[in-house]
Amino acid sequence: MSIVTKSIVNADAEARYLSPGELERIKNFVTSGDRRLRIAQTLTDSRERIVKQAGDQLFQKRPDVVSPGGNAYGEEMTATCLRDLDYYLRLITYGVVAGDVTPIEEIGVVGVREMYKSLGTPVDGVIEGVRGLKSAASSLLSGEDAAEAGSYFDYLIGAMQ
Ligand SMILES: CCC1=C(C)/C(=C/C2=NC(=C\c3[nH]c(/C=C4\NC(=O)[C@H](C)[C@H]4CC)c(C)c3CCC(=O)O)/C(CCC(=O)O)=C2C)NC1=O
Repeated sequence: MSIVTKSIVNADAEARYLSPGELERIKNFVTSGDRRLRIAQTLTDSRERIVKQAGDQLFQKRPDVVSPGGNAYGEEMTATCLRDLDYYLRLITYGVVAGDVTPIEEIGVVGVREMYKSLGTPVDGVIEGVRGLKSAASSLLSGEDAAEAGSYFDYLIGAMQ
């Protein structure tokens, strides 16, 4: 739910006008809109490159995951691993557009540790992959935009730990 919808639902539940704090948060959301959309557009346009760079970085740091016995060993499993990174980059773009980490949390964080455990996928490897996404994405963004996007990657990294 966006901050606008959320604020309206909360206010209406108490049959009141939006509070000054709620209006201020909505104002911040609206005024940061151009920047957030620009970031999401860049990440979307460059998704293949970002995911590839993140994968290269991950497999360099963690050769074990793509070695025999590793969870991402073999062409198909490596492709599935990169697909997961692409999923996470997509969720980041949702968060950036919404100006809110809730979509990232609901789609990609809740229950994910248990899921990866059952698949034998090392979560720390996935986190390393998300770090790679962050650095690849940051290199394509201006300093200010990279900082804004970085907060969503940092949320995800923290939440998966
Ligand atoms: C959008 C929300 C969402 C997420 C997050 C998601 C993840 C997800 N990753 C999976 C598998 C997988 N995920 C990986 C990923 C990796 N292995 C490693 O060693 C690396 C560290 C890492 C890549 C960074 C691999 C290799 C598999 C296949 C495991 C297997 O089939 O044994 C699976 C099992 C089913 C499938 O293969 O599609 C799911 C559900 N699915 C979703 O819908």
